[in-house]
Amino acid sequence: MASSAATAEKVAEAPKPIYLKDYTAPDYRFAKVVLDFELGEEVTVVGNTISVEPTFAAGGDPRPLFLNGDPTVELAGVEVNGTALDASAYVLTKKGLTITAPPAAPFELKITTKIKPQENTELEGLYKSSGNFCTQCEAEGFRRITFYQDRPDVMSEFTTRITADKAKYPVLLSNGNLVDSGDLDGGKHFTVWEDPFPKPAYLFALVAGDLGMIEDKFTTKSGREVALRIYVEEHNLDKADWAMVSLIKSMKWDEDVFGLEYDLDLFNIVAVDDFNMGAMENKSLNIFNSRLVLATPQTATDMDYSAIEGVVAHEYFHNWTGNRVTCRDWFQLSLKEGLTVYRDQEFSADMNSRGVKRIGDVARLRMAQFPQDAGPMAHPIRPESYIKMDNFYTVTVYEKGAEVVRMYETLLGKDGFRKGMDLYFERHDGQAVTCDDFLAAMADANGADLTAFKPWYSQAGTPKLDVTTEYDAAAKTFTMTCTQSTPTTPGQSDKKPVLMPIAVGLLASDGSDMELTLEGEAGAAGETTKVLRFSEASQTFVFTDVAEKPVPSILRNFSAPVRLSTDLTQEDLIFLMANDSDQFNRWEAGQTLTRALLLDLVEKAGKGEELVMDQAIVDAMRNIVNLAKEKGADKAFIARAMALPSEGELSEMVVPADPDVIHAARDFVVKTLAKELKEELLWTMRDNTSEKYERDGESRAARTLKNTCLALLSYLEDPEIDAEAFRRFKTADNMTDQISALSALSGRADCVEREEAIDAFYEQWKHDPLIMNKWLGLQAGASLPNNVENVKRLVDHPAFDIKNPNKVYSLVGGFVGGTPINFHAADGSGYEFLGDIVLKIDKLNGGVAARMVGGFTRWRKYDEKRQEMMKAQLERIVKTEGLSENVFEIVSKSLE
Ligand code: B3K
Ligand code: ZN
Repeated sequence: MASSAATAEKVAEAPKPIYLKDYTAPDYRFAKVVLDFELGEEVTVVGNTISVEPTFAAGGDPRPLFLNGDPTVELAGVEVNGTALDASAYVLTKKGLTITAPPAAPFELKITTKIKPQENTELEGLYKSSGNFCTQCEAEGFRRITFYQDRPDVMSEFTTRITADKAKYPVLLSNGNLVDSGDLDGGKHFTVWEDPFPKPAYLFALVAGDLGMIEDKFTTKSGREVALRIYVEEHNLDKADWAMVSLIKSMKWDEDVFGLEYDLDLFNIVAVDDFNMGAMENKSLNIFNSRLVLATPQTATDMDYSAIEGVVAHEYFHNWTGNRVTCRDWFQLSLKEGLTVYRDQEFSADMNSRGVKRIGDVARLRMAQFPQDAGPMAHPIRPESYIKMDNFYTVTVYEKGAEVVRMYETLLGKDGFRKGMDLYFERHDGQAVTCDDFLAAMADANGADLTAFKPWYSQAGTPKLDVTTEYDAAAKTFTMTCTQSTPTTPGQSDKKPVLMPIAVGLLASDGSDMELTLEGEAGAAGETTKVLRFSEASQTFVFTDVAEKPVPSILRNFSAPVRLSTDLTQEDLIFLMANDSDQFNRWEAGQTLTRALLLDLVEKAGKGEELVMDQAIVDAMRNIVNLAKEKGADKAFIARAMALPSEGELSEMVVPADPDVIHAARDFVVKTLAKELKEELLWTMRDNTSEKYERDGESRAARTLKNTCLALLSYLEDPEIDAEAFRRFKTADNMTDQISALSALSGRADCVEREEAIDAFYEQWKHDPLIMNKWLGLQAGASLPNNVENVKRLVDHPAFDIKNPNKVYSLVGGFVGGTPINFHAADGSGYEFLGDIVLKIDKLNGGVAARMVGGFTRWRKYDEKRQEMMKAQLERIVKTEGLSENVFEIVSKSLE
């Protein structure tokens, strides 16, 4: 008996993957759900009454009803049609509750559970943050509240009653409309909420707390007046205005661009300090990480403001792409996430500078998603299996997913894309659907054949696109030969060619765009960008009537998420940098140029050869900086163009990667540029320094440019520059400038002002947890020698809290992601630090630990010694008893 129990335990412990191919529709529908929460300090009791309807025809054998659950949930009662169920009629395991033979006709199931939100450190399900109750149910948190068919294709109408102490929790919120409320004996009160829109459990939310609120309203285009409320802690009430402005702009934009209106009379946002990710789109009750709500110019940077604008929009847009039309199963996550990221990117592009937004998005894709696609966690945007779904909220599903959606728009045109979206909603409103349904709507609405597009959903890995060109002066033709291939990824060796749009322009010698005619295609007159539909392994495209040898601008606006190589010369690139009408490709030309230089220097540094700067690149950079002098200059673009490819990006291209060598080469280039362009940089910095803080687009761009110059100048290690940075730090009237100045000093080991500035910042802001995240992150990412010791000290600092995800992401994430030379220190101290802290975090929060352990996944990329040390950490972690499924999945896949 004892031994078989032990075996059962072992089997339960080995996490099992779930496969897309095993999907089956549920046997039972949940028409209505009535939840009843009695919130308590010791225990919270949850009543859950479900109207259950079999989906299969009557007769035949009864089918079991499986309800997901969690070991932290205590089952206190099961009733069927008002009668308590005998213990022999159900089976309870760690994973859930099976009712073995439920009635064959519709019935009422009542489950009562007891939970302890105050002990919930995973921050999934119902938990407490700063003394308030809140929830996070996506992907599988609802099962930590009650037993339920916790899967997105089970959609029900929810009614939620909340009872709690009135003094402690004056605000009681859930999804939908408030239909009842009142006082009760014993200092308690209650509210009842009804959500008329059927939804999966992952969109359920509850908040109970002592919160302040700001309110505004929005009238939809068909005249519905919507109350908009943002709840924050009382002392933060002055910091929620930008989130409200962003919400109103999003609501208007979705009406204007997609014709989509809000569908209830109330929309709530609640900000909480302890939150695993950014925010959550629960129906009419979005819950946000407070860092994505709270902002004043003194406490938040321009980047924080953009992030708030983008994420408020993202969560709001989910109301249609995610909530009204949801996912059939979690493998389809990109259906809602890729699409909603695409929508928020477009919104931010319309609100700000479109080209600069695109450049930022692509830079992020390259820095984070390309590496994932090349490593052991590579997966298609529609994964085929998972152990822990939370591990698949990835840059691949989100950002590559958004690129895939963008390709429909590029292939079908803006109007064609809108037609596809309209048909998608017409067909699927109120349903839980698949990525295939989305593709079908796009194809059918446009009468297009998109079969060749399908591999984007099933193939992992970043396709390589190679383009060679030839000009025939006699025939006046310009021929482009394109070849594609997708590298092997874990479990996928046989890759098919995939349909990709390649947007191309041809530049004449005066820098203007030529009008294009493609052989075999009737072109629209005056077209200067052509979208090639490239779908074979290799294909040739011929432009006719090309009067002179052009310089081609290939993959404009980054029209497909691929690694591009071309036969463009350095001269061509410099020409494109100066002339391309496509802003993205103007930036890209500079990146290609500096990337090549850097890679060459990395090779030289690796061999111990002398490093020599290419004067052509210094001149090209000087031209870029000098653009700032021109009237109407796009300063945000100039700042972007001045940034060199990161050490992380370079390490993807060097085998094996030696972080010290890469650092040395890049440092050399940045220092040389700073030295050569010192006068221009100083002038530009000063010219863009304003008397007073303003938040309009032009002022923000000038601020970015000024701080980019300061960052470059700080590489000079010049006492005068340090003194200027310190002066700027002390006199800054806004967080963007203050943190930029601090950042310029924080990497400078031997500068006298460094410590003073760090301490002064702490004294000034120690009362504000969000600003403390910045303070931790900045120090964690500094390229100071032996910085791991500083980071270890900071773990014990009162500003750090291992239970708070933001703090962990800032300090641990900042160390791993920000400072390759320290994380990859040759003595292994960085690896040891990460291994130790991952195990500590994992005891509290597996999801957060899994994100941090990701620092080890690319271990095979490095030299042998580093490989061994990283692998040793992975092996130590995977052997640890009681490891979370989250960390187990990442670590075991990394070792495969
Ligand atoms: N849908 C949520 C993410 C949930 C993450 C679950 N681990 C936020 C978003 O993408 O909008
Ligand atoms: Zn989302």
